[in-house]
Amino acid sequence: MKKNRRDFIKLSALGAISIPLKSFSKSAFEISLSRPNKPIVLSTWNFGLKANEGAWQILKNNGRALDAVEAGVKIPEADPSQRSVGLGGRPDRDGRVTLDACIMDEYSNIGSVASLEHIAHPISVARAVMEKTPHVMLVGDGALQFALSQGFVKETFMNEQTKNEWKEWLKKNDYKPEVNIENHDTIGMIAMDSHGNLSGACTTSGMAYKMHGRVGDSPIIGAGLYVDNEIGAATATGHGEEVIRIAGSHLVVELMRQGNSPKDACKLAVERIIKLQTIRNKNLKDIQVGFIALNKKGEYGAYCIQSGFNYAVYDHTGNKLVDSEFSIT
Ligand code: SD4
Repeated sequence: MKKNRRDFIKLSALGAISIPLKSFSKSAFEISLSRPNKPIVLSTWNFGLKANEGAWQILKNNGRALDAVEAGVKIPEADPSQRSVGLGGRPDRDGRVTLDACIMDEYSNIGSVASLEHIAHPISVARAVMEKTPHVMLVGDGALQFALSQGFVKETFMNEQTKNEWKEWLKKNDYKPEVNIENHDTIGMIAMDSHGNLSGACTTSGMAYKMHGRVGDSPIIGAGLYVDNEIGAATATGHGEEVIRIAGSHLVVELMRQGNSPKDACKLAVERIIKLQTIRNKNLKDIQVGFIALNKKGEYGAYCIQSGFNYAVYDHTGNKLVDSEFSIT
């Protein structure tokens, strides 16, 4: 059957025709750009590259974004060489590794755990909270008790290196959160699957040598992570206290709802933190916060306070690391 130009454009717009880039006429190319870039997955920091690989295995087979983000962040959670997430996480000042995580799907189902000890995959416990309890958040002993009841097993945390570093820290006992720790930190991951649905996950051991019981932004829906399947998704890394102060990820999504691009929404949220830091007479150099965001068109962006934050993006063009724009050097 011979197709005329109008049929061609109509079918291209519906995604029924795939044609090599070179053969696009101008109008067909413009139509193709207006289609969502999906599937796509973004995650914070350079360890996001490996995490994205895990997520992509699910996304490329038309799997659900929720499954992709859980599988993706489990990769750094299971890696003992990652010192800010899961098994390799640094302890609090009492020598206890306490983990925070949350997850959110396209139906606004949410699940979260905070101050969870001994379990290697807090993100999966958060998902179990979401799917198997009438609640949205479990903390401390209650979270552990629930995890064990669901068949999660206790793991050994705190290897020799971690113990020695902690003992060294105890000598000075000086709590000073570091900015851009080893170029990785919390992993926050947001994804859109081939059906156009969004989900996100966020998991961390939190600030090293924090007070026992301290909870950051990462397990708090609206702070460390937010997903609105009509608008977009956002997640945060850095100093959780500052992210919570502005309900950061929710703010980024709301700014996208108002028409801002993902990058501009992240920038406006960062600028709000900067303003509050100034009002409160605090030194901006002492903190770092980075946001990444994705909208329903598959457009994405990031912004952070100071240089050094990067994020990984995997879409049909491949997996790459992108340096975030920032406010101060
Ligand atoms: C927290 N946002 O616990 C997390 C961890 C992090 O720099 O990203 N630290 O505040």
